[in-house]
Amino acid sequence: MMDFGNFVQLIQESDVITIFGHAVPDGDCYGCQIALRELIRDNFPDKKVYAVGSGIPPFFERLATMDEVSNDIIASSTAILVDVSCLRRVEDQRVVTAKRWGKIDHHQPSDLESFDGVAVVDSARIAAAEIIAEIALAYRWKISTLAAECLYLGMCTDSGRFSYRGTTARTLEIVEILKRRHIRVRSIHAIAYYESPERRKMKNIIRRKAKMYEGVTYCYLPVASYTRVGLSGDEALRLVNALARVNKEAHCYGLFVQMEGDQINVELRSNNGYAVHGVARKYGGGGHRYASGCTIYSTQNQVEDVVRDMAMTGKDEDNA
Ligand SMILES: [Mn+2]
Repeated sequence: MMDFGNFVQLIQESDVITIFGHAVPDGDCYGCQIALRELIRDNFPDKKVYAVGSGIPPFFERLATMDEVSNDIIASSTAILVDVSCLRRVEDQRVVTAKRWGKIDHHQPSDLESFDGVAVVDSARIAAAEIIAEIALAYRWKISTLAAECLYLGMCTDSGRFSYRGTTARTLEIVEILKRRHIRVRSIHAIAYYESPERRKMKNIIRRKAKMYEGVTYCYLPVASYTRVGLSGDEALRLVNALARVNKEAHCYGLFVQMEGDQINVELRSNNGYAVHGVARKYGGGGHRYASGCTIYSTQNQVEDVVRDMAMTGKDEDNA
């Protein structure tokens, strides 16, 4: 079991706490921000605590909204990063003005990204929400239904509904404990996995445009291909898993989305043990061993350069 003592001490020593997540928040990021806010509210009632960032608006009515926070509050606060490895990757860059920092994360540690603060990092965990649940359980915090539902959201979405590598017996034990807090999962799934007509159309386009190269499935989306459907580049990028079963011989897959100018945002995945993380790192990105992202610039690197590196990625031995 990890030692959470320094982290809990950081909370105890802080009167004002702001909670930040990464850009383009996903279920784990948003779930962690709201869950940690509720846990601190319920267990440290004298603290002022805020969740900062755009969150996931379709969940605001079912779970909770984010907070509007002034520059002064952030500057007077301890900032806690959840589901994000360093200040540079935080969505709201006012995070740099905080008095001090803490973080709870499960991304691959990377030497490019130093962090000056109290860090709780375990890249063996399927979700950052799982680490927050461990802290709450270790310290016997009160876990409200809302906090439990937000932790569940993070664990469910980051684990591909408890199917990806990294989902452990402990993951499922924690879900069982959360279930005893009267969480209702069906309405959470309905929001998390809602397929709008736009998303469905985009997934079909991604599959149709998919190409193969030496065991790599990949697809490049120019700006017009998603604006025509009515999605943003970030929304299109989240549909990377549409490529998962395009070709059953493929060992990894990547979605390349042209953003403004020469910028191309990239999401890389492997469902059978090829560590795409190294490829993302090479281009200045990062993430998880089998799910990573990076940004390339067509003036410097081409889609084909990344695809070639993916094709050369070896299979992990323990993933027969
Ligand atoms: Mn995560």
